[in-house]
Amino acid sequence: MQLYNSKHEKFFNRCLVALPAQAASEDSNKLAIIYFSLHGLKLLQRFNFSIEELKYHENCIWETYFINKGHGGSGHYQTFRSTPYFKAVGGKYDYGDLSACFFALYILIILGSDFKRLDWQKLFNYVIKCQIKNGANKGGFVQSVNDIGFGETDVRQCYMALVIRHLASQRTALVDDIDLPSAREFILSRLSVNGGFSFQPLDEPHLGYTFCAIASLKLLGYNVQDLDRSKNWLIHRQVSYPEILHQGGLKSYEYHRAEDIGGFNGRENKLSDTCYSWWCNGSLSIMDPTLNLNLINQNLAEQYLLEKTQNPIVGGFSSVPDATSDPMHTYLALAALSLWNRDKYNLAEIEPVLVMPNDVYESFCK
Ligand code: GRG
Ligand code: ZN
Repeated sequence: MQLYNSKHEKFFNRCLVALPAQAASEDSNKLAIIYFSLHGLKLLQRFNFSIEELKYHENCIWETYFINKGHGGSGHYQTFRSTPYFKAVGGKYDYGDLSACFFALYILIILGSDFKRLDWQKLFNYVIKCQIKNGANKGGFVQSVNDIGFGETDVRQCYMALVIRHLASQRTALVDDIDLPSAREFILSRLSVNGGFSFQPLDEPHLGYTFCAIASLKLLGYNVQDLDRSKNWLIHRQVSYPEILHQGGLKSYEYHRAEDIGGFNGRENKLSDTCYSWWCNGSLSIMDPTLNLNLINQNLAEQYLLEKTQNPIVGGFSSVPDATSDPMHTYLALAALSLWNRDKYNLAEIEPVLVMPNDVYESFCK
C-alpha cells in the first residue's frame, strides 16, 4: 500500500497548466480546480512556486475574477465571478456568486496575497445580500444575488457564507453581520431523525450536506460533539458487507460491490466514492478530533483509497475505481489520508472545518 506522492504532484501541476478538451464545460469551475490543485500541492508539501510566479497568478485572479460594485455607501459591495465570461458580458449579468468568493479567497490566501485590493466588510456585504430574510428558507443563503437571489438554497451555501465570515473576521471587525440565529435554525431544520442532514426538511440525508452542516454549526459555536445520532450515522457510512454476501447468498443485491469495502457512501444503500472518505472523516474529526476516527476501520479505509481509486500511472484519485482522476477527488483523498496518517504519507496537516492545510490558515491569520 503506497501513496504515489510524486505522481500526484505532477497531476496537480498538469491540472494547473492545461486540461483536456473534454473539460471545457468546467470553465465555471475553474476557481475550484485551481483551489484543489494549489492546496493539494501544499498537502503534498510540494508547493514550490517562485515569488514572481505567486505574484503573477495572484494578479490574474484579481484582474479576472474580482468585482467591485458601487461607489461607497451601504449598497457598495465586492465579490468574485465564477468565470471570465461574465466579465466579457458585463452589466447586469456580472454579479458574482458565493462559491466564486469562497474559492477565490482560498486561492488568494495560498498565493500569499496581502488583500490590499479587498475591503473585507464590502465583501461581507455581498454575503449579507445573499442571506434569505423571510419565508420557508429564512436564514439560508442564495448562491448568487443581483436584484433578486438565484440558485439553490441548502447547507452548502451556509457553509461557504460562514467560512467567508470566519476569514473576514480574522482581518477586520465586521460592523454589519448576517442573522446568525436564523442561519442556525435553517441548518438545524435539516437535521434528520437518523442524524444526517438533508437538502431540505424531511428529505433524505446526505453526507455532503452533513459535512457542510456540522462544519457550519462548529463555526457558529454550536456544541457539535453532542450530536450523538450524527456520529452514529457517520460511522455507518463506511461500507462493509455481511459474510453471507461474499458466500453468494445475496449475489443479486444491486448495491453490493466487493471493491467498495472500506470506502464510504453518501447515504444508505449506495456505493462508495472517494470524496465521502473526506466528508465523513472530516465531519467526525470536527466533532471530536482525538476520539472519533478510532471508530472507523482505518486500515480498510486507507486500503480503499490507495488500492482502488488511486491512479499509480498518471497520478490523482478518481471518484470510483477505474474512472478518470480529477483534482477534487485527489485533494479530498489526500485530506482524508492526512487525517488518518499524515506522517506515514508525508502529508501536511489539514484543518478540517476549512478544508485547508493548517499552515496556510495560520499564515493567513498572522
Ligand atoms: C469544496 C471544501 C469544499 C466545500 C464547498 C460545495 C460544497 C462546499 C460542498 C459539497 C457537499 C456535497 C458533496 C454535497 C452533495 C450533493 C449531493 C446530494 C450529491 C448526490 O450525488 P449522487 O446522487 O451521489 O450522484 P450518491 O453517492 O448519493 O449516489
Ligand atoms: Zn465524489
